[in-house]
Amino acid sequence: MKTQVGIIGAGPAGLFLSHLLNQHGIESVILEARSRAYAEGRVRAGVLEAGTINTLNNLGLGDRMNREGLVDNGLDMRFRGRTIHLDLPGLTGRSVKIYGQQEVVKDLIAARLESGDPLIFDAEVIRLEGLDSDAPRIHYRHEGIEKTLDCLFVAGCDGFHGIARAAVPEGLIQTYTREYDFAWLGVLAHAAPMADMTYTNHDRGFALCSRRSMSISRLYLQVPLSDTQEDWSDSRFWDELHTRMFDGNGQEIQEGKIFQRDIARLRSYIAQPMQYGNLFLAGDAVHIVPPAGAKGLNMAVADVRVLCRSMAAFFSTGSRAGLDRYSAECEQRIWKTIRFSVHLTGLLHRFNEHTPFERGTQLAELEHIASSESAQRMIAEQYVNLSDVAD
Ligand code: RFL
Ligand code: PHB
Repeated sequence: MKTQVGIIGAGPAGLFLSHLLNQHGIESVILEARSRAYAEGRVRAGVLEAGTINTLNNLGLGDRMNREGLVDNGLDMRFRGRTIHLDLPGLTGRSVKIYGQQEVVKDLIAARLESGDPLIFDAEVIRLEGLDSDAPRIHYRHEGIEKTLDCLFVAGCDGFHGIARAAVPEGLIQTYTREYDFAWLGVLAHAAPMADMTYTNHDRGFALCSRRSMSISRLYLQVPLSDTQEDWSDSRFWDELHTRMFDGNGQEIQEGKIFQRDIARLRSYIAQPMQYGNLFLAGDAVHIVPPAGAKGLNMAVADVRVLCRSMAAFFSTGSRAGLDRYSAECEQRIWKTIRFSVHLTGLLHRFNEHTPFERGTQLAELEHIASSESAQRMIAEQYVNLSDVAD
């Protein structure tokens, strides 16, 4: 098989890239290691920035998001039993949208399959060859048979544990990492959500109340890395959430049947440069942020918008200039997004290594934000827009 762009991974990065390339008449093949059901069932992000919303709309694929997505105008932060309300449109003129990543993925997959363009599930890429030549080859396994895909460019959109980043020869890529020694236990529950997205910093740890619809809540608790799902019965989860949210009489947060759970560890990570020869890396394959800023999906979309623009310029003019600038064009935006996510994580979580002194300064920062509109605006403007790029 032969194509112009071989895309590894049908997560948000790979799927958005395929549709963007298609708009420019550029052919691609997507190879996805997992099944369609698995790719569509993975519960992850929920907050879409304007850049992501506009991209989906410009592709003509935003109908369901516009019907079912929820506009989010408020971001609340609680501490010491008080609530800081960030009025996002009032502070920034913008808001964000809540629409589950798996819904975005379902919409992108359905449109791709309908167009008849190749998206092959259960096709695990096992080896990459000739990345520094003008004829790279992707080796993958499908239905028990080893096959190859020849292409001009390879897009490594295969997430943090993918194969593409590892295919870059040692020493040519620099990585920067910060690991956290806690995780997020996330659940979906059939329960009416709180009116606003609410983050809390409690002595017992961080918690977050988000939503997926007017009857489905998406809820998170900071938990030790050693915890498993079995450690958290439904009643223990709800009790802890009420406590951390300062919901003293248990009336504010609606309980309901928990129907999905996951535990995700937190890390910050960036690999640079995002290119090696004709391999281009995008999304979680090259950067991870802790989820407190709700940025991972939005960053992935911003990356592939830049990548598509560079590839489109190559196919129309033959110039590699845009392709060679791809990484440099993305890096500052990514570092700014990492900084914001790390800052919010530091502001809102309990750290084992914190002394009472550091806990004091953390709470003092929350006091400052509560009393300063400029401090609120600084957070709000990064929350609503760090991932917009020129198309
Ligand atoms: P993905 O989604 O991991 O997709 C990569 C795909 O590549 C496939 N793959 C392979 N395919 C073929 N051959 C191989 N050898 C392969 N190896 C891997 C995988 O099967 C997979 O399908 O990466 P992508 O596309 O870069 O997308 C990134 C986002 O998924 C991620 O950044 C976000 O989910 C992060 N995130 C959030 N982002 C937001 O913008 N807003 C949020 O509100 C938000 N909340 C979150 C989050 C991530 C979370 N977790 C689970 C870490 C909340 C949580 C709890
Ligand atoms: C979510 O709705 O899943 C969500 C919201 C805000 C975050 C992370 C995840 O910071």
